[in-house]
Amino acid sequence: MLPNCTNFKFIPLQIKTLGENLVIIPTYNEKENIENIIYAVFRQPHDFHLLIVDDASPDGTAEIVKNLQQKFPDRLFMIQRPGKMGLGTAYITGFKWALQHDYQYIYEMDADFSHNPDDLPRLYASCALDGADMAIGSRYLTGVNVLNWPLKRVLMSYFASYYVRIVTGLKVTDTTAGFVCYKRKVLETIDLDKIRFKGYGFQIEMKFTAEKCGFQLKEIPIVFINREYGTSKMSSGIFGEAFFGVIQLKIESWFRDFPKKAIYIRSPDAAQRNPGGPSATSTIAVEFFGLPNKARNNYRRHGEVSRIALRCIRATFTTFTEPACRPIPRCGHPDLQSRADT
Ligand SMILES: Nc1nc2c(ncn2[C@@H]2O[C@H](COP(=O)(O)OP(=O)(O)OP(=O)(O)O)[C@@H](O)[C@H]2O)c(=O)[nH]1
Ligand SMILES: [Mg+2]
Repeated sequence: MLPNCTNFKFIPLQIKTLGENLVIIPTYNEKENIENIIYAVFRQPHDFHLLIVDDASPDGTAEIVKNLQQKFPDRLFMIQRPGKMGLGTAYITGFKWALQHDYQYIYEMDADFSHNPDDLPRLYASCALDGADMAIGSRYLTGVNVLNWPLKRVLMSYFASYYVRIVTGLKVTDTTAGFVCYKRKVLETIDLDKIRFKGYGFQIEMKFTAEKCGFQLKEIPIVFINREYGTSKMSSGIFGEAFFGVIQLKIESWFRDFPKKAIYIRSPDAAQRNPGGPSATSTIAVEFFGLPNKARNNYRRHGEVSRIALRCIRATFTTFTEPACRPIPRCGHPDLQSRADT
């Protein structure tokens, strides 16, 4: 059966815009670090906002954040979860919040100063100016830039990264890095509900999935410093998950259809009406190109691309820009035609 316009649905593009850059910090018992890291992020030249995802830290981390929220009501946000649920799910919760609030650049960072907040502008520059879809603060790009870790831990981390590269084929030297900037389109394209790993495995899975979706991953060298205050949440369980998880990840990828990086298209008249902004037409195009490979090939085989272009998008395929729009869930909507013309 040939697909038609009812494969698409137009939804409002944004809920509420708060800012451009959002740094997500998951916390569990970080009372010694949290206040300093918040100030260190707000000292940066860009207007970084902060989302703390706290898992009911028994040491009262959330209370410290709540106090500071009175001082920074427009920049400091917090999600409190009822118990320790792991770093991976904390980030997924944060990513969804960031997308809902229309942030363009979304960062992962630890609370313990292992990641230097002064490097945030470099991650931003890599995505905003240097073409990266995902910028990774890398410990191993230029040798081994890790300070104050016991040798055993350095070796374990370095060879774990090497092992992951061999198994997955990822072209990244620091595969478990957790200091990252994503362009929003990466998080929109990846099916966040399908990310399963929680510890280091989560970091690997995000990079692996982003690369499979066709995004450009770029590493920038950073110096990683062992935490001075607070205690590590690293455990052998987290290590085991990553070790066996990557084999599973690789095998599953042979049978999985990854959503592809959206190609953004706007009709010239839509661009004229709303320069730089999102448009119904571009959203529909993005939705089409966000379809799994199999579905898109099916459409192509039937010459359906141009029919969809004519009937739904009413655009030429010649103007390629990158508007702020997002792929949307696929489902039927009969009056799309008229909406596409608005
Ligand atoms: N919300 C939430 N945050 C977590 C959880 N586990 C760890 N974190 C936070 O995630 C970040 C990284 O955790 P760390 O304990 O520093 O882990 P690590 O960097 O691998 O280990 P060390 O630096 O050696 O201590 C920190 O900000 C932690 O507070 C969790 O289950 N839930
Ligand atoms: Mg740490």
